[in-house]
Amino acid sequence: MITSNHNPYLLYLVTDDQQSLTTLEHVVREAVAGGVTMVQIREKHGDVRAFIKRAQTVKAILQHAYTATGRHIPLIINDRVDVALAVDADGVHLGQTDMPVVTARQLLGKDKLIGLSIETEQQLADCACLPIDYIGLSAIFATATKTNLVTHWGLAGLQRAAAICPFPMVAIGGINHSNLTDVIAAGADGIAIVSAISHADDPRQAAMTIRSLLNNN
Ligand code: TZP
Ligand code: MG
Repeated sequence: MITSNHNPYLLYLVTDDQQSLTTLEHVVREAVAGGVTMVQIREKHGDVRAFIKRAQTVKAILQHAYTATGRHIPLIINDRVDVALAVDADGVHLGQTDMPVVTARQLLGKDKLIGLSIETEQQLADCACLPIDYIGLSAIFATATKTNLVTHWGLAGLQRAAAICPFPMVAIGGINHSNLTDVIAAGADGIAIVSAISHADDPRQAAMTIRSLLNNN
């Protein structure tokens, strides 16, 4: 899915489900202005109606927002293929216990993006034949945002995974300004971030600073 020199996975904002709809809107608007290239709505606590409402709200923002080079910023739905279909999102991000990616592909068709979380070496070895567009390598470092983590890949694990991963690979978990250049140097195609952008006093500035570090890498 990486065409010409555009990399949609470079700076991937994953939203914080603890934030109100108003804060979510603010964070997404500002993060987009600061240079994020993709947005995932991640909901773990609300009901499906709230999930759809939040996804529709973010979709409306992204429909009128473009990257600096004029690209659409894809909207990805975490966990739920039904929500992705309901809002006509650009894709889904699935975990190992969500709907199987083969079923998701049947429902979504060939044009939607499907990402899969990879948490073990075995899952990495097994993903090569799956109908997915990218993987999320979870988790690189410990993080307060998600504590039920199976693996901490660390930089060495990330480097091993990058060497064999057949898909674009997005690194997630504990990534911030101070470690992202190491993460990219270890072979990630992009970084997915919750708190370093969503919890920043100025999400636009946070995204801009991260983009400048990524661009210079
Ligand atoms: N999956 C693995 S770690 C994580 C998710 C959703 C949370 C990442 O959040 P943060 O705040 O960027 O560490
Ligand atoms: Mg999931």
